[in-house]
Amino acid sequence: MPDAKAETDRFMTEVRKRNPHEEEFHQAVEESVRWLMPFVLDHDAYRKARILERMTEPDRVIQFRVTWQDDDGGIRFNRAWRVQFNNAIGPYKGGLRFDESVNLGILKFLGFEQTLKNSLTGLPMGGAKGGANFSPRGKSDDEVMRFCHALMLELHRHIGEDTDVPAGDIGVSQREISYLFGQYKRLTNRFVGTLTGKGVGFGGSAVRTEATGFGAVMFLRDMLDQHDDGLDGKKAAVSGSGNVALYAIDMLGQLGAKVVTASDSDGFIHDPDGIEGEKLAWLKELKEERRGRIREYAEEFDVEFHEGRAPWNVPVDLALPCATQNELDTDAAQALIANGVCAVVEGANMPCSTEAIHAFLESDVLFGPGKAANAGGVAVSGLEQSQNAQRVSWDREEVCERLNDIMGRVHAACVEYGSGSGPVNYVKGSNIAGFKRVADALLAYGAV
Ligand code: NDP
Ligand code: 2IT
Repeated sequence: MPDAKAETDRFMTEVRKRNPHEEEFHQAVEESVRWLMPFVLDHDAYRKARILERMTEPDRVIQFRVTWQDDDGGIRFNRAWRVQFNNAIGPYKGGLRFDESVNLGILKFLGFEQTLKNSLTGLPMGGAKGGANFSPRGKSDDEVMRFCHALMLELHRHIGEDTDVPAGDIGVSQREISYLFGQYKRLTNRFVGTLTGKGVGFGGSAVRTEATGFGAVMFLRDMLDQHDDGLDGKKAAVSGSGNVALYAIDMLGQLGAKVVTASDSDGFIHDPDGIEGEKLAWLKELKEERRGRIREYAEEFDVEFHEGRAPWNVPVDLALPCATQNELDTDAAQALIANGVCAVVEGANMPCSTEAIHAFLESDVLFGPGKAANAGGVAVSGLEQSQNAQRVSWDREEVCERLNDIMGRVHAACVEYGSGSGPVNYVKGSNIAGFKRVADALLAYGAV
């Protein structure tokens, strides 16, 4: 059998050549291929059909200009994309990101991750991602509305309830989804589930807002349980204070852990007494309603604010990076390990650098990769699609139960493919389990 390491290097040389200057895409692919290659080399059918090569090449990329008018009547334009990565096991599905940093390489990394993540949920969803180099931060409501309407003027041609179903991601919350859905409905004259994350009063699912953060903590609970440990009494560091972070903090508290940090791109706050109860309610209001800054929490509750820094030097048992890619590097990983961290779970997509992940694995720190741990968001999006298709809406209890079951199955799939000597290798397990379902569909289809 060929050497897996040499084959991975050869494979990555080709990926880099085909996709120059797309560093995040290279990183995401390499971190998967490194675990997938031995499995592929072991299965001749996958090799012969060049499944891995096909799964790292998007089906289709759509790029377009979005022209809109600011409040002063000035003309502005941004660049937007939809990367329809792979629809082998279901319609394309994945979020839209609005942030200045968005570029094609970042959306390809996210689309690739999404394909494996969606497969892991067991639901019929392909992988996609989209967005624009536009940030809602500092824009008025009217400007955000005009931007969303202008973007949908083009995007609506490429999406549909059985084709491609976008949702939120960084910078795209229920406000943006509502503007996008309103325009989609107007343009097509159809009320269907082409977007998820809608308001519960107009086709949205209960618990979609909470789903990613809640799901990540359910996954963490199952990881600890698998290794005869539990959440009760543990101290946690969370980064970010957006959709994923807020509900991860919420569920950690519900399950008996104490969260002592939260952050945004300005820095982090350290609250040794825990972000819970009234303080958490205040933080949600700050971030979800007033769109304020994290430093205001420090002023309100008289705790420390560390400007321009991430929270990874605070001694904790658990770390949940929930902000953005590559926010936790080797130095941060070493600091966490030195302070005795026992589990790290990625609420965000690829928040840990490759080196940081390897440091955790080498130190036997339980590590939950994003494509498994943060699958709860897209899973409830899948449930929203099902409810829309049947014209029903399930209550909170029903959706929560289904989310819990799905996260349990994602965890079990990781254990199935990631067990060996020592702690479960969730990176290996999630990649192989996610890959297999898509790969088997592609094999069945022949040369598509
Ligand atoms: P939000 O826009 O709601 O929140 C993002 C948070 O991260 C904010 O606190 C933001 O701070 C912070 N942040 C963003 N960029 C940076 C940066 N460069 N440095 C430091 N902090 C930063 O996004 P979400 O919570 O929805 O998404 C967070 C992560 O989770 C992303 O990686 C996303 O892809 C992933 N994810 C999201 C899912 C969802 O359902 N929403 C599902 C699965 C994964 P600031 O306000 O200062 O920008
Ligand atoms: O990264 C992700 O999984 C998301 N942003 C959610 C995608 C979705 O379709 O709900």
